[in-house]
Amino acid sequence: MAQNRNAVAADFQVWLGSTVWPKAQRAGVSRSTFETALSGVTPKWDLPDLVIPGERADTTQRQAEFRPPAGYFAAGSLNTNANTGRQLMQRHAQTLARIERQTGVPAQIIVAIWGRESSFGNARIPHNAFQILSTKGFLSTRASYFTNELIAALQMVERGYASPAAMKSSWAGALGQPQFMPSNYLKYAADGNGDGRADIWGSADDTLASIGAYLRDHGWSAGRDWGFEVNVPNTVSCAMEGPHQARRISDWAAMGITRVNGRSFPAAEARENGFLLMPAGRYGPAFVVTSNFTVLKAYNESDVYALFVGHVGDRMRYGVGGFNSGWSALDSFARSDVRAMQQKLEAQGYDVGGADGLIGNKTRGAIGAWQTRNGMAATCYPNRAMLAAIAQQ
Ligand SMILES: [Ca+2]
Repeated sequence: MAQNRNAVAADFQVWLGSTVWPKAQRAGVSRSTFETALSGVTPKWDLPDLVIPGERADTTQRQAEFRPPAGYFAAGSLNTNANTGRQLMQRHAQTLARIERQTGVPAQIIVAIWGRESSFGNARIPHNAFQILSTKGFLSTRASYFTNELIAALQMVERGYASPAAMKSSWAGALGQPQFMPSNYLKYAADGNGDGRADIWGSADDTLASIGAYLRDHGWSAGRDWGFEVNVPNTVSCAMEGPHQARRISDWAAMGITRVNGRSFPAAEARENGFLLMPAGRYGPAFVVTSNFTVLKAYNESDVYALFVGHVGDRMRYGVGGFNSGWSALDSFARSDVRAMQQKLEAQGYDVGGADGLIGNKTRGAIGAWQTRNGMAATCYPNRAMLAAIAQQ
């Protein structure tokens, strides 16, 4: 293996010179910037999901699990995030008020994302972005994506935004406290403290302004909430969830859906569209969410991520307690087993939103419809017995 890796490392150096340098040059990067950032950089072999020529592929991805939402919402983590975030909202109140005026994004949403991405700047972000991005550009399953991000990182240095040594990233190549990929830094990084630079590693103000700019430019609607925890009566099927079944929030209310805190939906929200979200089907809390929930998913394409941010934000801002309904402990599944179930459901004509091994809203809706057709009460979340039954059909 050592011999093979020496050969791959030599090919890596050739690739930097023959593929990356011409692309960088066309993107306006000087030779001296290229060499400063990449001289001495070697592949980082221990990254996940590498495809190393001459070696067996890493099977981690294929064995990946789909875990139920409960683990994402551990009470301790929610409390810690809400308490720390509340203090930081006070410490940065002036900056956050200015950002809210400029972007329309409320302080608690920005601070909740900061907490999720980097524990409010306390997470260790130890890697050299150039080593991560070049390794993944040469050896990962998404090579062209990471090569383009490597070019964007070089442009950041070329334009004087950061020195190569300062450009610390996660193992996935995401930079600094807001965890921006380099192309997102070029589009959205903002100066929150007025020193003329967007320092997303060292400056909390710049981090907060950058998160606000990102959400504004992805369509955040000023004045709208992200969503509301609700009670869904049994007369409304859990199979009605998902953005493709959005309707006016007043229509949901007319169907008997109520907020868990007993208050009515704000009049301005009632006139607008919302959609039903039940990440654990009937086994966890339910929500009516707005277009701003979809904007949060632009930061991280995951319902539970967006829900974490919205919920923790509410706790910081309004002091609300935990979810009204608890998250039941549910079975975890190998993604390959979920995919097999999805393919069976597709063969029966159900729309699962693509057989991707994830239990997203269309898959949950398809499960609810399958349960109803097979004479069961719809729960919209699978268990092992159901997977076995569907496999038999
Ligand atoms: Ca700054």
